[in-house]
Amino acid sequence: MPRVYIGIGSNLAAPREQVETALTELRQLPNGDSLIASPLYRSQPVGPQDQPDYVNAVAALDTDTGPEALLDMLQSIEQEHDRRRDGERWGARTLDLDILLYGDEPIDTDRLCIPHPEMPRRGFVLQPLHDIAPELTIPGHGALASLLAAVSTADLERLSDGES
Ligand code: A4P
Ligand code: MG
Repeated sequence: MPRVYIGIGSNLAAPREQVETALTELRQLPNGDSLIASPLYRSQPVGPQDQPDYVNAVAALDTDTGPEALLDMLQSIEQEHDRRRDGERWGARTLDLDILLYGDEPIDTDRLCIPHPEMPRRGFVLQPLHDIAPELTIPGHGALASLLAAVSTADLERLSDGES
């Protein structure tokens, strides 16, 4: 079964609770009992600066759900968190669930670009991902540990331990 890595972010309406609730909901997906969660991190916004700090985490699970069906499930979780899609690019949101990696399969369709194109530049993704999968290679980008060493993580504040 492919392993999928999901990036979780929130900076509105009690972000830490949004992320913790999202982890509970991800555990209810098919094979959700295989879920491993990274620690939670507070991070400074990338993009427009006039928005609150984020809480970020990464979850991994083994899945036999196809990538587009999984995206549908993640988007319905976002909707349950009252996610609005009318804001500016990289603007504030109650909950963002991005498919970072889906097995070692690169995917490029109208609805999905995997690996998520911004992940190699984002400390708030690479650090929690490294916490749960230090040996990972990102298809097309190389070793996760090297990518992490090349970005700044100075803005990250660890909030909690991860859990399996
Ligand atoms: N889509 C394509 N590829 C994917 C993928 N791998 N995973 C499509 C999920 N969705 C993918 O997504 C728009 C469309 O992208 C979807 O309909 C899907 O078909 P969206 O969630 O509505 O839009 P978005 O999240 O606002 O866009 P984008 O560009 O993905 O935003 P990012 O890159 O996620 O940036 N700063 C900090 N510190 N922490 C953060 O978490 N997040 C953002 C959002 C900006 N700054 C941040 C953070
Ligand atoms: Mg998104």
